[in-house]
Amino acid sequence: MCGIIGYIGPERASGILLKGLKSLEYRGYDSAGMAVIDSGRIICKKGAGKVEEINKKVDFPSIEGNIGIAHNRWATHGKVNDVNAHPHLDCSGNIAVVHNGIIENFEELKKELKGHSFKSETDSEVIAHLIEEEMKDLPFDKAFIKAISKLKGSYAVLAIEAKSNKVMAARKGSPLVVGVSSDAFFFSSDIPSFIDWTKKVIYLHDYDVVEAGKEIKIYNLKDGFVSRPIDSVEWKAEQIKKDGFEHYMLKEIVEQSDTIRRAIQQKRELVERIAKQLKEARGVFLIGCGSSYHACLTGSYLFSKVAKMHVNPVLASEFKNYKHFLKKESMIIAISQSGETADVLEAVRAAKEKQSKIISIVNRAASSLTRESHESLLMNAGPELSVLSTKTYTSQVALMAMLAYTIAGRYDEGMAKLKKLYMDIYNLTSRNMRDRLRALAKRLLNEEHIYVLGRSLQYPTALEAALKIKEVSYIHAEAFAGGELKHGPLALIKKGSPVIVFVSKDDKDIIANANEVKTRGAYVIGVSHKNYDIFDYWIKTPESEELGPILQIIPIQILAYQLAVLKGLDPDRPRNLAKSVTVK
Ligand code: F1P
Repeated sequence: MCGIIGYIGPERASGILLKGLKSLEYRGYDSAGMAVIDSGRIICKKGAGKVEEINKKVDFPSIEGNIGIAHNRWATHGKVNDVNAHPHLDCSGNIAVVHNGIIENFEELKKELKGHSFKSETDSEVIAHLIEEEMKDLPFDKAFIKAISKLKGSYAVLAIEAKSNKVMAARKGSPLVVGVSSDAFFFSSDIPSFIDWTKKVIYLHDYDVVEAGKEIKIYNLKDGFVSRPIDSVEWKAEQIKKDGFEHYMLKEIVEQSDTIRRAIQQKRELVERIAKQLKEARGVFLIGCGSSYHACLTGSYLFSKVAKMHVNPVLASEFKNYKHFLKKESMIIAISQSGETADVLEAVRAAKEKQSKIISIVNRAASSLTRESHESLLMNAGPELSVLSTKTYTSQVALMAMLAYTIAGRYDEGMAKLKKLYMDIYNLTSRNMRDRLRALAKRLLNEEHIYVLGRSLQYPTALEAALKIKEVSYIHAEAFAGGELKHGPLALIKKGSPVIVFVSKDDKDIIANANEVKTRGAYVIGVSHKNYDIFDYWIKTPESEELGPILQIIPIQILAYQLAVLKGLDPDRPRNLAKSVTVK
């Protein structure tokens, strides 16, 4: 949901900001722009479209100057056009602002700013005018703090002013980190955008306001001046490159043999402590959005089957309907790759109000969610830059399995099984498998609908498979629990309808469902350890019971990827979507 980046240092800002814009493009790719201070003037260039297209028109690197800010937009207020693209300027053109988040009171603020002329339909533009208004009496830094303290909603904001050699920054509810090198400061929604320059970072807290010139000062709107530690990031610059793969999505799918091993490298003591708390809890809720919710759903089957324990999987956006069940003894497991998903954070805060215990499963170590949680299990999957979750989804399911086995007192057995997945995933992502699935993708390319069936643990896998296909290839894909087929969906099946069927070991019921669709003319694609006569196409996956969901989703991730590529789509940046959904 929008990416912002800022730089102040000895180098030409535009080159650094352009690189940053490209690396943050996964957060939003409707529009982009940058503003740089050049000899006491603000030079601002922006437009609608992808960064590279806009760059061809405006030539970002031609801008001189060492202090600048930039923005990738994922539209929330106002349509996608050149005017609504950030940065936004005040009336004088001396103040430039970029913003990620939502200013909930922008309409009231706009009304109070009499005499100001607004050019865009965005909520963000109001910040530039608020600073301008405050600068009637105050210097830029103080005016910025005063303006920020009037904002309601969520924000990560960067601002520059033509005559002030500094970058001002603030965050509440939206991510913002500061990169610190020996002679420069970087600001960004996400670390990869400056990792080539520095691995030293300051994680800002909500209500922090930063003034960066030659030095940095951090002021918290609630606590006054504060000092925040400088941490070192473990990610290597190479992890953020495509490693010879055409797209991040494929690279991240192939990485899964490794990421699954990294996910389960947890301190046994921590896993056992969480398992004990889960056993003792009165009411456990698993919450997440999108793929992370599918991991919750898979988790609920694993907890039931392996640990014989009931848990409630709930979409984070629906969680408020359940909060009256919460008590001090309740436990929440919040699953989120980014740890910044607005609905997940809201659900967690509601649970904290009831003093429930929060455990999170997160990929981003320094996220808002880890800060809000009592304990966290980190996925350790490394940066996931394709908008679609692939490696983080399987890591989430692996962690759910690990907890379920631990609760059942079968930690060693569970770990042994999880460790063995490495080789199976390696084979499932081999070039040979990718080529075979490309051939299948060619067969499915012009389909309008693809249906997916699964039962038990394979039902959430079916939901996840349908999500992967639709979000990246734009083919309508819909999943059903096998048992629901005759309650309606069977009416959709006609001659040639492609139906993907996930089959677990010895599940005769799902084979009966496959027969039902086959009888009505469906083209049946079986994902199974064994080939059944009714399959028109067989995707062979290793025999695995509880851990089948981790293995069986992988070929469909590849199939979805191949469909997108064959259709000429960018699998890393599906239309209308963004990697981290920081607005509700
Ligand atoms: C949840 C999610 C992802 C999806 C996309 C949008 O994110 O729905 O599953 O792939 O990136 O957001 P998160 O809470 O797991 O970060």
